[in-house]
Amino acid sequence: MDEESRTRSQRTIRIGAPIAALIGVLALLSAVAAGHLVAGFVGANASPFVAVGNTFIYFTPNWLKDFAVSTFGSSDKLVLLLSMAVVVLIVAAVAGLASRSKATPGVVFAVVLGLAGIGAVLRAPDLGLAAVLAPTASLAVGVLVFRLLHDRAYAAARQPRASDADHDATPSGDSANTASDSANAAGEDGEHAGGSASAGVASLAQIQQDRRKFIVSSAAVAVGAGVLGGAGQLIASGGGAEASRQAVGGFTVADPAPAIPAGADFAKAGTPTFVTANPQFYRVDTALAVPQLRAQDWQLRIHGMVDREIVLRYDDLRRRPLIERTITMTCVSNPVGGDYISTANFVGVRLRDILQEAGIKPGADQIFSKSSDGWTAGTPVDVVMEPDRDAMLAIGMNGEPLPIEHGFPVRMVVPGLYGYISATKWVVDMEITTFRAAQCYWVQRGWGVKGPIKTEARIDTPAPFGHVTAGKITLAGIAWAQPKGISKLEVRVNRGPWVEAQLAADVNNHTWRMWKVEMEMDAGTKFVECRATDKTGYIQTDERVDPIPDGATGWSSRNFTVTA
Ligand SMILES: Nc1nc2c(c(=O)[nH]1)N[C@H]1C(S)=C(S)[C@@H](COP(=O)(O)O)O[C@H]1N2
Ligand SMILES: [Mo]
Repeated sequence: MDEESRTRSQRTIRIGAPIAALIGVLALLSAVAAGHLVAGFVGANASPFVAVGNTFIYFTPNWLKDFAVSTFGSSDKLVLLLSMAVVVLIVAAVAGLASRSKATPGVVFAVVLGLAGIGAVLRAPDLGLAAVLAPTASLAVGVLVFRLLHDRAYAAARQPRASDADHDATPSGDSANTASDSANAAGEDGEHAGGSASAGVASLAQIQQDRRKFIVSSAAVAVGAGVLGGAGQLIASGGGAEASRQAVGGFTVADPAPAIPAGADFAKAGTPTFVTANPQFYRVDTALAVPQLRAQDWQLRIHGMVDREIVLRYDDLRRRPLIERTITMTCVSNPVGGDYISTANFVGVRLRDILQEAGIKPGADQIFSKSSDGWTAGTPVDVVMEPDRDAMLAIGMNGEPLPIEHGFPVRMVVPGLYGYISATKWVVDMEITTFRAAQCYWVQRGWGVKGPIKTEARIDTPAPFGHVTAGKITLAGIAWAQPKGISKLEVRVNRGPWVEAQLAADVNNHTWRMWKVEMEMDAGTKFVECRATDKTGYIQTDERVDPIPDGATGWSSRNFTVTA
């Protein structure tokens, strides 16, 4: 060993790089877990990781959101959480590595992360001041755990005295092998100084004991983080929302939906089933932690430009005459050919009746609804007040209380409008106002103020770039134009003449309509397109338009190969 490195290692103790990185990661995990546990009591969205994720979503520019949705579809939230996890784990490891001799960089990192969590919680629209306890717990635990593990690793990284080091070369005790293994892990290889009377040395026995202490505390931190985080998860989801949902029981529907006629779908030919089962129903929302509301706590305040304020509770709602309607919901973000469209039998109360009781003042044109997590939608008053629209406050979906991710206990459903301006889930507030006075969540982000659903169609079969044998080939799919209804669907192959498809039984103008057509085809590559005509006589435009600002247009098309 040369003179220079010897004096350096005598002056400074450095924790081994892998151990330093591990300390950063363990401190991070324990901080996140502690915050998650406290969030179990003060609100799931207060969990620092969730709060930062939600803040990220809130500030996500449209291009990034479009990219995420088109690339990852409904896994976009999972991808966001995973990317955040990867980034923050790397930063934690780097902070650990920067703290090999001094704890300061790691402590600073823990404080900065904690402050970011506090900021995110303060921004969250649905969280009270108590929610700050969650990221504060993260900050405190992050700093404490980092310091603790750092102290232990630091002690364990001291060099054995020269005499002991020699001794170490010929292990004799039964635990000697394990001890020297962990010595390699905790100490810095290749920097064993031979010096004796410096601060960086201790007796071998002392060092071995420090190493054991470090290993035990690291393991305890890892296990503890798992237990705290898991407990937080349990408490947050055991807030009683699912239990409350189970306890709701059946509904007495005064005005049930007509039975779906046989032949309303062409599922055997490759279309979706007419009614979408709840677990398959598309889901779009900004909520990283799904709001967990209990029916017994729920209330909806209707206020603003009304003659009488109304406060509705769940039992008030379900005791009213309930209607059931088969409705196809559509997302404005649905690209041509996309699958953000589903159909369900919704049970609820006609919103028009409730608003008539409240008495809408002249001049009010917007129903500004808000969810428990602060998301907002602005719905045209005139649409909701149309007698045949059957816009509703829905409490049931396909014979069950609303699933939690679809808005339990109560959501809005307005046939014929895209969800982003009408379908508020977990709805808790409704202000009657004007479009001039307030802008809802997506309108603030550049989307259209009014969101009528556009006449569109989709090819479902044959599969894109699939291979089919020559002969009679079935094309099938869906078309929709809520609230107008579909009157015709045509397809054409390789830009040939339009051929009319067979339409399935018509259920109502607020739902999709399935189509299929059998065509004789010989071998070759095929390019098929379809276009719908709605009941006003309007033929769907072929102009390709992006979802933003008010819904995609264009013909759904598909390439496939017919083999002889
Ligand atoms: N609270 C809340 N409600 C919401 C949203 C949301 O982000 N938060 N997204 C809306 C959008 S864009 C659509 S398309 C529908 C989707 O409803 P679903 O998830 O039940 O299919 O919900 C609407 N309601
Ligand atoms: Mo949407």
